[in-house]
Amino acid sequence: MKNEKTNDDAAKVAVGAFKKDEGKAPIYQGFIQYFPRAIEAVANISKFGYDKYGTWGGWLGVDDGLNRYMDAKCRHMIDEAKGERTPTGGTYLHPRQVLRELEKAMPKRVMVSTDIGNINAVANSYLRFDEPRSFFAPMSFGNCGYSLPTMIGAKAAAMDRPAVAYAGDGAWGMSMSELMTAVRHDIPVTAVVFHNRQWGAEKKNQVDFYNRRFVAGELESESFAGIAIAMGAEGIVVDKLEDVGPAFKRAIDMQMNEGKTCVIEIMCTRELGDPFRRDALAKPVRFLDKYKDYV
Ligand SMILES: Cc1ncc(C[n+]2csc(CCOP(=O)(O)OP(=O)(O)O)c2C)c(N)n1
Ligand SMILES: [Mg+2]
Repeated sequence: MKNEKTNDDAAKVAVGAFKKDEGKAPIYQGFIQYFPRAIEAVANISKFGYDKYGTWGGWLGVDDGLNRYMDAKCRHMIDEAKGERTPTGGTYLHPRQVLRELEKAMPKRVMVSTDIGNINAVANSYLRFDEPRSFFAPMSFGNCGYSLPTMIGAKAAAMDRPAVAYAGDGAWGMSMSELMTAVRHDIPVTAVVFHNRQWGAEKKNQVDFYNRRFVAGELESESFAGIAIAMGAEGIVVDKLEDVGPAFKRAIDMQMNEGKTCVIEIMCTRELGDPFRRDALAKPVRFLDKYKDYV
């Protein structure tokens, strides 16, 4: 394919240019590590077409460029999901495909907050905004449970704008009691919970730094949509890719036109994406003498 060749060539030139600077400063090492993968991902998006990358073949190509999911290390989590059915009889969905469907269904003037976790770290790449004061994230404060309370506050300050909180199932467990605050005080928000049955970010650390010795990473939980309903909110379980967009749009409609808080519980595979920080548990490099004992 003509395009493909052009993209490959562009990638080689760009990577070559960055390689010339290798070793000049530690920051360049990071560029050298990440830049070729970013270029490769862009080349794959062009190859499959932006719209088509939501489909399996395109997504897999982009994903491979970005994340190396196809490393033997993470591959088994995708395979494992193939034969599995959710408690509601559907299938577990690939997180990146879900994020893409949400991105496509995002309403105008939306405000979104992302929590801390593996899927949420990836989610930051699937959000685009047209105006300032739209994106809320804990950044290096790094606190799980950030997203829902933040969005309740943002909504209280801007009732005319749709407010959306993204959270993993673990982080959601730390914060979901605030649903009652939203219901009690009539501050409607929409929450998207990525139910992947694990503390994924912790498992990613165990993949990257502990040779896949998995300890205390699994999570068995009841239905988060059911818990939301018990708290006086609405709840929808999504276990089919084609239902992601319509369910999300319905929840936004409930928020904006009926004053209702709704939780969209999305059943996701256990596959892992890029961590928020790839060096999270790496031995630190100390440049100043006074810190040299702290390694
Ligand atoms: C209050 C708090 N406790 C613990 C952590 C450590 N931590 C960071 S990410 C994470 C796992 C989050 O799991 P989940 O919300 O299910 O998202 P996933 O990684 O599965 O997408 C944990 C426990 C933290 N950042 N904040
Ligand atoms: Mg999780």
